[in-house]
Amino acid sequence: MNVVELLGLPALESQLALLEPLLVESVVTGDAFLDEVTTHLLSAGGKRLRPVLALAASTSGMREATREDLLGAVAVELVHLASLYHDDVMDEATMRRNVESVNSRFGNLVAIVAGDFLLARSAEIAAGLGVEIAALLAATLGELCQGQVAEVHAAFRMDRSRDQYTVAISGKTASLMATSCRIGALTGGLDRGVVDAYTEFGRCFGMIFQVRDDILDVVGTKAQLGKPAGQDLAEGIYTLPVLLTLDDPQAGPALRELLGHPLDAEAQEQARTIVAGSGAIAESVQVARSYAEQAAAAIAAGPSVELAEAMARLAHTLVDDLPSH
Ligand code: GRG
Repeated sequence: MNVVELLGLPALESQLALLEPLLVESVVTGDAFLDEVTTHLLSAGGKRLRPVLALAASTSGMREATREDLLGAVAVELVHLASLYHDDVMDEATMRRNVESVNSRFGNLVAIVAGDFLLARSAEIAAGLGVEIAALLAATLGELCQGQVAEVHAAFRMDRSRDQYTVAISGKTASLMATSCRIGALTGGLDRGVVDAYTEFGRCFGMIFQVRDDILDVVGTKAQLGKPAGQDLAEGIYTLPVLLTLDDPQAGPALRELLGHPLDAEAQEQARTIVAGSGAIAESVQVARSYAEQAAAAIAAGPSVELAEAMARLAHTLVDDLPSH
């Protein structure tokens, strides 16, 4: 999915072209090995979603970005990148952004410390943008960790509540998207009311993004996911569609029989089929749609009609191209 193309905001593409060298510059030290590790995933690409949110919020995608706008965008991408380095160690992942993961290529120890290094660089840049942004990014880092710990703690628990799920994804995914929008609104010098409205947009956008990811883990194709579907199920991460199916009087009991411990490939496919065949996918799509409506309402409070329309369209597209079963 090319977010920049979908948004169609005139200045975003050239802003992102300016962002790339700044991102590299922000992590390079001159130590050949460390530089290889810290630029490994940067060079592999990624959607640059968080910088896009920050730059869209600061400039509405309509004017040139200032150095402050760009540095805000660098700071949020570095936090995201660091979280990927650490997440892949935790998941023992072998691939990320279509290349070998950092932990697989350089080992866990290097991946963890290089992730810390990326966080340090992000903190340094944020400090240069002022106390409010530095404190905001530090608080968000705490939320990411809280969300991730909550998810690990809930692994294999069929009594995980929907509220617990919502709190965990709000921390691990939505918080950084909310902060990306907020930092953009702050570097863009927008009014306080708009800063809050754009933050709320980012939070709702992040919720759509994660619920969508969780739906696709059940019904996505291998091409869409870059891995076979049902991975979260096998690893004990029981997401919204799974929790809704467990509560379903028809499909719930059969799923309950299978879950609660790691699954082999056959059981993974059986569990996935039960969730995919229940009403939980349509219900989860509805949840994502209601976040898209909230997102559109929040962004409409800002000064730019063009930005509001483009962002609302993107939020709805993320929901509308989901299979609803
Ligand atoms: C060290 C910052 C830090 C955090 C420690 C590991 C951890 C706590 C949190 C993990 C948070 C995490 C990986 C959440 C998932 C977020 C997510 C939706 C990732 C995928 O984002 P995309 O699709 O990725 O935007 P690209 O590669 O396109 O940038």
